[in-house]
Amino acid sequence: MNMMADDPLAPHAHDNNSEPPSADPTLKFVHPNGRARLITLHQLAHDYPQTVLPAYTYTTDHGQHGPYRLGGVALADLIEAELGEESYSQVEVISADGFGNRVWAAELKKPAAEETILLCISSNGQKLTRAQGVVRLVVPSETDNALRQIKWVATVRVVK
Ligand SMILES: Nc1nc2c(c(=O)[nH]1)N[C@H]1C(S)=C(S)[C@@H](COP(=O)(O)O)O[C@H]1N2
Ligand SMILES: [Mo]
Repeated sequence: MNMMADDPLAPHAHDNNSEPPSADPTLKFVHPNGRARLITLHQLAHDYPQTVLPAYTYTTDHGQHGPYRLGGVALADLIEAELGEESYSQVEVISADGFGNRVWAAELKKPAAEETILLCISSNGQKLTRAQGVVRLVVPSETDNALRQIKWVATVRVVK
């Protein structure tokens, strides 16, 4: 049986919601022990190490996008800041509109710099607008119509 077929967080049909589901970009971070904490956009920009992807490009049915200079917090750095050395297997990154993505721990372990999985908050030196998705997950290795770019990330749930 193909487990992925039933996984609502596996890449699915190419559809695109353009309306932010809510105005508030605050993230809920859920630790494997079940405890949750809220992380504001200001905290994300100031309390965690910042990462830059200098020339990110991607392709969709609508054409080529970029290069963009993206800034934000590497998902691996956020998790390390919250969990320390505690191990985990996967991370569920879920939007307030129900779109989501599962990121495997192996994908977060020492990728090439240009493949760093980012919680993006700025592009070309400008803060992302809420309509652009702040906070927006970017998975540079993904080449399937931006289906692993999650706009309006609301929940980051780390799974043991
Ligand atoms: N939360 C959320 N993120 C999403 C989507 C969505 O519908 N909801 N659509 C995806 C798809 S299919 C695409 S092509 C891009 C489009 O991003 P854009 O609207 O900034 O161009 O967002 C991706 N991320
Ligand atoms: Mo897409």
